[in-house]
Amino acid sequence: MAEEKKEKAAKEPKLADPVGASIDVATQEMIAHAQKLGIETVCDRAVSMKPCNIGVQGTCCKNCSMGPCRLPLPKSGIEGEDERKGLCGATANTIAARNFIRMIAAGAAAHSDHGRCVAEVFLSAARKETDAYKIKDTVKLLAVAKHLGVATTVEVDGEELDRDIDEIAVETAETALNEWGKPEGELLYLKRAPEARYEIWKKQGVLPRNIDREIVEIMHRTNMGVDQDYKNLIKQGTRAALADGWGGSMLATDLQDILFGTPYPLASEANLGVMKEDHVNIVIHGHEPILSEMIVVAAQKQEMIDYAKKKGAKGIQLSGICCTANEILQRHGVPLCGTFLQQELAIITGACDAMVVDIQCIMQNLANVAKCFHTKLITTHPIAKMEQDNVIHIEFDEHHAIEDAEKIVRMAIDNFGNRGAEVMIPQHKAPIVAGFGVESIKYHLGGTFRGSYYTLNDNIINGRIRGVAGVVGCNNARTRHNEGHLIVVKELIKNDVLVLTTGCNGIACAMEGLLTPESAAVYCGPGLAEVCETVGIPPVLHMGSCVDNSRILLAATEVVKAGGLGNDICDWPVAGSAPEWMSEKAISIGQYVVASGIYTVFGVTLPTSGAPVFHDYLCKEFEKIYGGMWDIEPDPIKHAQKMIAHIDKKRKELGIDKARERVLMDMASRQALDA
Ligand code: BF8
Repeated sequence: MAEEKKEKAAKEPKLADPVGASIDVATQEMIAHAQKLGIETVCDRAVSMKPCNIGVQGTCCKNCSMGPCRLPLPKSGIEGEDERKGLCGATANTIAARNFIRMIAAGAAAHSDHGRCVAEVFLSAARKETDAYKIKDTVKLLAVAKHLGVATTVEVDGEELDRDIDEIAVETAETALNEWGKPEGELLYLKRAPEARYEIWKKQGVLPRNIDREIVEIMHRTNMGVDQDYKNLIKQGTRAALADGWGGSMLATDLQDILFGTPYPLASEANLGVMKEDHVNIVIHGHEPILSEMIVVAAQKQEMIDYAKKKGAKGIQLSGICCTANEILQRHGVPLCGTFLQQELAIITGACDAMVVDIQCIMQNLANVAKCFHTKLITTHPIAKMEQDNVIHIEFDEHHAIEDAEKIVRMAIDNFGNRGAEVMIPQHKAPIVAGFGVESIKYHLGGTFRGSYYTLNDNIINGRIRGVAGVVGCNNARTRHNEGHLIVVKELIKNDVLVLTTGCNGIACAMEGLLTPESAAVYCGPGLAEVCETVGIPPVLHMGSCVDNSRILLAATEVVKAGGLGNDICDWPVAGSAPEWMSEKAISIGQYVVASGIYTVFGVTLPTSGAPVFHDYLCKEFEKIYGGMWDIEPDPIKHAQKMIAHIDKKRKELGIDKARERVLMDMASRQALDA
């Protein structure tokens, strides 16, 4: 009997507790539903597979075949000299720094390669080699051209005239593409940072030369027997990360805006409940908007809608997962289906007729889940295929963009009739307002003609807004889905900190209803609530996808330029956060944000804890060099409080802490003062 029990226990897979796995009710319902159907999800695997403790600490070196050399930190810590070393003698600091900057290289490569694809399509559009893509935002084109040193006027007979817009577009595209591999010089966008910031980078020797080179150099330096000084290693990590934030990512954002339109606030909805049982559901997932833009066009065509109706559906419902979702939301209002951790669940609804994926954050388990349903899982990018045989690969080509998109939409429509009996779409969704960018914030605060960040600065100076926080990043199955995101953000806005969000944090906030102007009255401190009500903005501004963290860098720069809050990004009350990070891209983002002068707190873990000296270098010494530093805090309330403490420190340094004290007066003290 005992043996039988033992055997049964050994065979039964461990399952996640749905409520313990996610804070979101729709997600809880779907995890439970999946378990009822016997379908395993990432949440179940997270309870049956423990992470490697040495990897978590960042001290496993597998950069040559003498290893892997594993250098765990003794439980009792290290007293005296740290004598741990790998076979070659590499110290824990060297190993952790190598691993850390390899993560930066991977993250920077992902963002920047995405940017490169956009730049190539942009060049095609500028040269009019494709009908599908056209320059949509010429105002932004002219602004970007100037940043890239492309002339926007010509002199004719001593008179300065506007240059032909097509010519500007082609030269802008060529100049942008050159940033990936130019043989000399430095990245052109670095000069968009405040001058003081640029000078710090210059003094530290971290000005990126071109985007690709900095990534390649990381792979060289971390190869066996090359760079063995953690300070020198992280210097290169900084250079590659800056090439991401102020290079590849920023170019991706700019060129996407020119091609597809600069986002302005629009209304939509978020969570799995946006899927419609009586519609053909196409879920777009990944990161590059090149294809998804075309799917939006194709799905809106009357002939496609008619075709869907002919097949018995009431229409076509598009929705998005991950950053593709953020991209098509901010420009078209396409609803958000879910965050990274909800991708399997969208298929498990049984109502997903096609899931179309491109690159990044796509779980291979999607194919296993899709096998249990009628869902067509379609990969579209040559660099991102799946080995399972039920996956269909339709390689997307910008020269036949609309045809490819139509083929995919038609395939989804044809699949509508193949659904099984069991469809379960959780009935939870929230209204949202998204699509904020550097330009739209300016407009919101100052109007078309007086657009400026001065109003924001003014409210920071007078203390209604205590400070600004960029809260971004992933979900991580090792921590309760969305809990960290939402506690951190709610604690910040409760304390009058305006939040700028991107990536999966943006989706988490959307699902919770924090992206509406009305949420200000419910969640915010009195100062922030008053500003949101006056201006008509949500307390959490959705600024797009993860490459759009470049928008946060530029917004932070605009604040400096508007005046009254110091000369550099590190001077004013701003902080960064990624409460549930998991992707290497987040490490690259963290590094460029810190090197841009912003104190940044990560949740979950930081893969440096096994190398205390290197860890302290990032989390203490960095502030002396860059004015910003890393921090790690898994507890979300403490996490937010650390950010607020930093914001208050900056207020004090600027001498605006007294103004804040006035705003914090309660009603009784106010009345006493009036009397
Ligand atoms: O780039 S936040 S899980 S979706 S990596 Fe991925 Fe992380 Fe989500 Fe977008 Ni960003």
